[in-house]
Amino acid sequence: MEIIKTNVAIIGSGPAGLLLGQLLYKAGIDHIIIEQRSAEYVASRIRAGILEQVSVDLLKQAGVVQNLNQKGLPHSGIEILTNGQKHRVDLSALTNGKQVTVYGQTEVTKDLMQAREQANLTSFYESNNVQVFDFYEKPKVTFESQGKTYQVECDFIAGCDGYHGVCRASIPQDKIKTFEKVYPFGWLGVLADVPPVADELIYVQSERGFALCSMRSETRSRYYLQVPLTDKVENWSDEKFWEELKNRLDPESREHLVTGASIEKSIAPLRSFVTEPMRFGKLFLAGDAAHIVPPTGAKGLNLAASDIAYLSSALIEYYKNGSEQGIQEYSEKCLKRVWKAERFSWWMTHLLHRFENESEFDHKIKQAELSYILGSIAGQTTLAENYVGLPYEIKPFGNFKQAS
Ligand code: RFL
Ligand code: PHB
Repeated sequence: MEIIKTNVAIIGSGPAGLLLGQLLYKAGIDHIIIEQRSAEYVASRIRAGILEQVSVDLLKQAGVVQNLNQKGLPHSGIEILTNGQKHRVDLSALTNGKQVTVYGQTEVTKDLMQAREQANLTSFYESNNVQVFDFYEKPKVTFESQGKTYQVECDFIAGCDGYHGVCRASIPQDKIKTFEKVYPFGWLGVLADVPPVADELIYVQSERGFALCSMRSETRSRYYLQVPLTDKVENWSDEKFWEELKNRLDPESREHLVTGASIEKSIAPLRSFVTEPMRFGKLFLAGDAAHIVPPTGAKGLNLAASDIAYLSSALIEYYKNGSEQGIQEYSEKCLKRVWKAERFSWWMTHLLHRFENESEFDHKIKQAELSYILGSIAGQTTLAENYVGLPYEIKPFGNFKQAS
């Protein structure tokens, strides 16, 4: 067995793990990343598309914004289509000039992987049988890679291994509490090299169910349809997808919609999930390993980024001046922001999707709520300030002051 000694062992090479690695590297803190999939698999996973300003700022702090600056599309508004009519929510006007950036998670991942390669940092891809031990005292990680067995001895373990990872599963039952809500539908997503139907995202509430018109660039579109959980992706031909999307759109958008062959098609279930706490001795959970939101509020990747802002800050503070304050406060600070994003994502999902067993009364109330939100500056402001991301302050070398 080969022994590796390092300060921080990061499990998982998704956006959370990669971003943490890059921020630790910038601060001169030794770490390694252990990932179960291949680098190619990780780099090609199609997921999120919207970055909050604070996530962009963090990528800036990590020194990986060259491509983002060139290819990211700043958006200052979104459209909500209900009752066959589009309503624009002017995010910037309602939030003192804030905006979001359309830039695919795939690109964020590739940029971070490239920066890692250039800096010659250690990542073990295709690692099997990853296990974490002794995290209340002297943390250890064991794994197998390319026919060798490794034992990592470290100060801290960062569990950035997503919803199905090993870190959360390794925590003793009496130390952890989880909160969960599963939704009775999924999102069927299609990626296609066709120009987007509109300049801004369109969130569609229709009698046939929710739809979302998003994009990755001026020539690549990302569309989603609410579908029953029992649907199989094989039963959704491209033709059927485009036809159903058209059925949920308004006449103008229907006319502008450019269709084409899909380059990716998948169904994702929707879930709200939170783990409390997010630190277990010297093991931290971050990103999807700790919490899941339904994608309606575009918050998952951004929450992973804000966890990493707090975690990197806490670790840097610890290694630079020996303070454990950030470590002690990590869980509480993250969870405060997490629950607000959970609430927003749940609310957006509830408001915009069609629930099968919803009574006529509940449906009418929902229509009235949406009508109120879109017809009121106060209502729109509530939506806009959550959508662009709730604020938190980043000071040099961490130390965050959370805005209440
Ligand atoms: P990830 O990306 O799941 O990465 C975890 C990594 O850990 C690895 N792993 C292991 N490694 C070692 N040992 C083990 N035992 C391991 N088990 C797992 C995995 O292979 C993987 O590489 O988690 P991370 O880094 O926390 O990032 C979270 C985001 O990926 C996620 O929240 C977002 O994609 C959610 N999301 C969205 N978020 C947004 O902020 N804006 C959006 O617009 C948005 N749209 C979406 C989304 C998620 C979607 N799906 C697929 C659920 C749209 C969709 C359809
Ligand atoms: C996406 O482009 O994948 C996307 C955008 C906004 C969301 C969810 C997903 O709310």
